[in-house]
Amino acid sequence: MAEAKKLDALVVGAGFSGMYMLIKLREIGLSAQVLEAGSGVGGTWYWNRYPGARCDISSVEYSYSFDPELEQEWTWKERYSAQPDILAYLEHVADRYGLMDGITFNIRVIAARWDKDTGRWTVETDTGETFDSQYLILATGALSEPKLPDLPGLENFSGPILNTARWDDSVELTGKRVCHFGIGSSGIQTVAEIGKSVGELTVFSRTPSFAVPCSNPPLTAEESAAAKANYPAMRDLQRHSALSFATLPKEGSAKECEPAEREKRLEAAWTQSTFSLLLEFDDILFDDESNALVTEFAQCKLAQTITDPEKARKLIPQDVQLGGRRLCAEIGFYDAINRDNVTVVDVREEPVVNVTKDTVVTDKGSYPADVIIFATGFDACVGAIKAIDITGKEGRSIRVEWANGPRAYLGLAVEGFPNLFTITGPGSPSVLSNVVVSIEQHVEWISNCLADMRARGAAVIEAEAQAEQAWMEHVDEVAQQTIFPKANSWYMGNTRDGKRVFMPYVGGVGAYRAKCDEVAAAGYEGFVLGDAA
Ligand code: FAD
Ligand code: N01
Repeated sequence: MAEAKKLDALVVGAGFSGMYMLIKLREIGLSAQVLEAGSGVGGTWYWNRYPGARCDISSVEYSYSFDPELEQEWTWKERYSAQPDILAYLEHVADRYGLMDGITFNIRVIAARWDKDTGRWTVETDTGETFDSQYLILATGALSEPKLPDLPGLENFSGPILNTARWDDSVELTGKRVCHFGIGSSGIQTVAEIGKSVGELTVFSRTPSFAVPCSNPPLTAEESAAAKANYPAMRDLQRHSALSFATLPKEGSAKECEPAEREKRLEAAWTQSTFSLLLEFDDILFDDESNALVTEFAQCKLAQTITDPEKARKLIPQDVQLGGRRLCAEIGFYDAINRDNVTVVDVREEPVVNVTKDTVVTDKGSYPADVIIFATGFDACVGAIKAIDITGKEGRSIRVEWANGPRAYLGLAVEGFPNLFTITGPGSPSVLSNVVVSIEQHVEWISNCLADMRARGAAVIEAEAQAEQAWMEHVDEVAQQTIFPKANSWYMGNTRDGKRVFMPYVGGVGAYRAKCDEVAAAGYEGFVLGDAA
């Protein structure tokens, strides 16, 4: 067996997180390498190539901020860029900062083991190559491990089966009979696009999402110039706001607003941007009564949009508060739903009982299919980490320990797993923020920490159990003050004994940043720093 390659830092994943991490590790003079399962950079934007895939936070905001020159030289074509444009941007970043020679592609990390005697990680991969690294940094993505439903009889289906997160564009959909499962952000975008050209489309929904209409005009030269001039101010707002958007929630309560005025404001917010409805009053995510008023407004808008009352009954969320599940943006989704060749099936009232070679069979009907599409989501926040067999101190396994609910100090480090860092880990704002803003903050915190450790002569860092526990209690406490934990959403993780754990930190991106900075300034409070062995 070839000798393990020795490194200061091994990074897993080459999306927004892993690429920036490599830049920062090189800056502080560490030998570093990135391992990536895909054959190119981009992470989310490499894998999710389904028709209609695009971001729903404006690209000017959903982009790196670490280099003003990069901001000035890159011009976004649209407000919400399509997947190929975001991927082209990330490929440009990889070239511009000379990252490609630091990334190995088509290699999957399958196991990592901490050796207390050497104070290093031994990392195994599916190619048989092994690595021996002082630090292990998981930039594996909070939404990168797809979940597929286990439909009875699926193995008998004779046509192509597509998954939005692993799209195969050689499969022809034009004129075909398509059965599509899942109506979250991915499904909504896919249906909007394929609905234009497929023959017959059956949309199987389980828990429908609220989707707000989004216009996506090309950015004019004037708009681009204005955005470029405004970058410093906008980034400052993002970094210190609650959700890392440059648009802050408007002060005031929805329930205290005079009804006609509230209706007028919500009407104006409805088409402004993906999250403008939620930002129109600052208590929508905190106060049930205010939320109910805005939820009802959205339900009425959707009832006016979906022309067939049966389809509307199945697709308008009734049992969930607006914002409790990820709000979606739609460009043509309900237009597709309104077509005569589109059927909607609610699997809660009509479960799938069998799949034959060319039909999806429910307990009430049969739906012919040439192609099946799954847009059924991800094992969010923890899936990609648990997919690696990680063994820490005293043989402790992250898979086993997280079966009782994920835990991490600041979402950055896990007690029992020294010199391991997670970017956008559970307990960080991550998926409840503009994720790139959170990624940059995590990466900068980690690289500053590693540079500080070198300066202090420390070789090992580990989160303390008590600090981690207190942080996870705080994560839960702030979540309980909001509407989020009341929804059945992928923000919740499961425990072995059936409890549900709210995973992202919703105390505010700005507050979180301040807390991380305080921890570092206090000499890494809540961490133990030491020598190897
Ligand atoms: P990822 O981009 O997921 O990259 C992780 C990489 O790690 C992947 O390439 C994966 O192959 C690799 N990897 C994982 N495990 C292993 C392993 N064991 N071995 C080797 N490689 C491994 N966020 C927003 O804020 N705004 C948006 O508009 C938005 N749109 C989105 C649209 C889609 C379709 C999806 C799925 C997510 C979207 N997100 C959005 C969230 C998005 O995931 C993040 O914004 C961001 O791209 C995450 O970057 P990352 O580098 O942390 O993770
Ligand atoms: O996944 P999801 P996604 N039969 O989990 C349903 C980001 N993103 O890939 O909830 C029928 O939201 C499932 O129902 P349930 C964004 O953060 C952003 O769409 O399990 N349906 C759910 O409704 C987003 O939130 C963009 O009951 C089944 C749906 O499938 C996150 O990624 C674009 C089913 C999955 O929705 C995940 O989004 C794309 C079954 N057997 C993604 N099994 C932007 O536009 C599951 N479902 C920015």
